Amino acid sequence: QWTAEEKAAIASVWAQVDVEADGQETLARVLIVFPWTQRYFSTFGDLSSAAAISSNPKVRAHGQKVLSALAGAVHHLDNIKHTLAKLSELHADTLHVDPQNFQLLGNCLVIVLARKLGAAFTPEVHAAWEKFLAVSCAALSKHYH
Ligand code: ZNH
Repeated sequence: QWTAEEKAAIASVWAQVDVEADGQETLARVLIVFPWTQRYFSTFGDLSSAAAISSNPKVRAHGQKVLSALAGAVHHLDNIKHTLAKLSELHADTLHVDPQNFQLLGNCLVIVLARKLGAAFTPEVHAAWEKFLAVSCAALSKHYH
């Protein structure tokens, strides 16, 4: 279901992603912009201000973990559902994360990428990336009943 252009766009953006720095910024934005998401991270220590969130080492480590997991989807575009199946189970059955949060994270990632890539984040690249995130969010939401 991917065109050659979409595949190329997703790969070229991913080649410029720094999973640690961009993961940190993405997760920090989720926690700052949508503060109710903080409730899932009660073990992460101080999340009391934007500055605290942005310098929190657990936020950084977890952002990296999340983007590294997305890398699996990037590298298996034709099999995203299967690639993210175990994580879907974990978020549904164990972590009880409301699947709407996956979209919030996707939106923040798009903002991080757009800011980082500037003019290179063309509408076509943006479209391919939105599609990739929609498919990934759907895969992560698969195991919720
Ligand atoms: Zn999540 C965890 C991925 C989103 C919440 N995650 C996790 C992990 C991973 C992930 C890989 C690890 C696992 C293990 O350890 O085994 N996520 C992910 C992805 C995404 C996500 C890929 C998208 C895209 N999450 C999310 C959100 C939220 C979450 C949005 C909320 C808001 N997670 C979570 C939690 C956890 C996780 C809470 C656990 C943490 C700890 O404990 O450390």
